[in-house]
Amino acid sequence: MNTEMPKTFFITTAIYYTNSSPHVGHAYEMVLADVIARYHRLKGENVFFLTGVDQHGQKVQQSAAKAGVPPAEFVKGITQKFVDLGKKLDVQYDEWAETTSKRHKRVVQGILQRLFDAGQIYKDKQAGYYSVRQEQFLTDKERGPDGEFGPEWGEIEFREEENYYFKLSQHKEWLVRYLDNRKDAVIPDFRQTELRNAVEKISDNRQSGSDLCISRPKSRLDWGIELPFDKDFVTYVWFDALTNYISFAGYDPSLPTLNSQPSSFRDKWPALQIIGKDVLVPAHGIYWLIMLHAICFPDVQMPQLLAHGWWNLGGAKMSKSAGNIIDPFVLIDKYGADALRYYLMSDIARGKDADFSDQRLIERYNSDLANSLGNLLNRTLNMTQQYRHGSLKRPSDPTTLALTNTPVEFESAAAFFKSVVFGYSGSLEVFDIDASLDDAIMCAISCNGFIDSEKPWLLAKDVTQAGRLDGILYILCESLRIIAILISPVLPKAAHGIFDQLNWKMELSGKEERFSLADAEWGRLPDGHVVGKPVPLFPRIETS
Ligand code: ME8
Ligand code: MG
Repeated sequence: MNTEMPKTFFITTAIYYTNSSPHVGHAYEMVLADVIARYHRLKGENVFFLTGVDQHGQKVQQSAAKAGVPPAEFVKGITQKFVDLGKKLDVQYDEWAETTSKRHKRVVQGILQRLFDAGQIYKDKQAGYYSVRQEQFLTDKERGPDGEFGPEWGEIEFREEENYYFKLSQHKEWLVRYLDNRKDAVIPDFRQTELRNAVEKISDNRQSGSDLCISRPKSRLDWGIELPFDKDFVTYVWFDALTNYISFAGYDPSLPTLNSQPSSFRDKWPALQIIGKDVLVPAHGIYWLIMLHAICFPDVQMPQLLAHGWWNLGGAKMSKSAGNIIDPFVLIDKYGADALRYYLMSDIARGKDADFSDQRLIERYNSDLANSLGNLLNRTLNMTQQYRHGSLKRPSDPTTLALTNTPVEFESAAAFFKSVVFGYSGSLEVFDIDASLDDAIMCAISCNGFIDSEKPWLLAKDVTQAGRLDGILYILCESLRIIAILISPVLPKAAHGIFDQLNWKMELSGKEERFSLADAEWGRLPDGHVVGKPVPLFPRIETS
């Protein structure tokens, strides 16, 4: 491997079922990954961000049938909605996965053939109770307390079916060892524990149903990728979907080892994979890791799994059947992409669930963005225009102009921002997005406090205080410049708005390269710089 090459930061989301329209949970996950991707670009890293859609499987086939259109057509319509959502939310991905694509199909079939040739896949007969409505075999887990299958399963019949199985149980010991050796295989910790406990429960005996059924007879499902070694079957949707993480990153299944893969793949892999808590066990934590191990990915090349929590509604799970799905398009039209991004990133803690509420969205927006940050921008530019026609004087000795009377102790603006950027990066390195936003908003609150205590409007009336007023205006504009950089991963539009109004880096207006973390260093606005006029950035959301 060429170690000279700078490594690309590779980040993925789950891929989204195309059986129904995107909901706010999907918006959250896409934005979460987008923010982490943007932060790594802000650090100057090469980033490869992959997201997309899961287009095969029974759910999709059923929804298409219900809609009375062929699955391919149905999937096209829903896929477009996910593409539109990404666009509207300013989610900037590098590659879009669609599992019906030729390229993906070739990789899935290549891996299946390889595992089959290696004796990792075998054919077996399953006999048991089958729910016609849910189109699945039922196990004892599905039995109610009375020992019967509940009415939700509809008609139950005894069936015998031949299928192909992947020798999952054979890799259980490996997975146990891997998880015990790598403490951050899954973030947060408690999810790793959850996975570890689930792995422990996998029986070593494949007869007891511990191996993974990776086929579906075409007689009951044909919307899938055909098994390369038996045309009467398609592959199970999870086997297909999980493979997207490597098929769209340039993995070649015909090359046996990771070292023999094209450098375009090796430069990216392994990925940081953003997934919801529901798809950790067994899908990503067990199936996916074992699939990779079975195709010879070494332990050090296993992806890291970041399992996020869920947005609920009134403490209950959002679901189509309960009719409590929140439509992200409605929220974007009502509040704007930045407001939604801000709410989704600030009002949930890493790995935890949160309750969605329009009321909270409005509260957070009005207090943090309209009152704190927007107000700071407006006051600062107004005063700079009014007292200095927009022109800044860079103080020669910044340490004499300490920000005082603020909630934080510090020596000077330079030292203050140095510690803020340090804390901010520390939070983002461990995906604590909400904490990183708290840091940025805290700066705005401190600056507003600084204005209130310094009272520039009084200084403006006193010619002997001209130098002090210059210094204060400089501190405020420079603070805004740094705050814009800090919020740029979450609020890209607002960050550009602040830079535009500061009349800073105009040649890069609208481009992501405009922001860099190295640039979040105190004192870069030059002496004599002329700032623009204030334009309301975060107009208050009025509710009455
Ligand atoms: O599971 N809050 O697709 P999916 C937060 N196709 N996240 C949520 C959520 C909520 N209320 N609801 C769903 C699938 N998600 C498969 C994945 S990956 C190879 C295949 C998250 O559309 C969920 O946790 O049902 C998951 O990570 C993602 O949305 C896709 O859910
Ligand atoms: Mg918070």
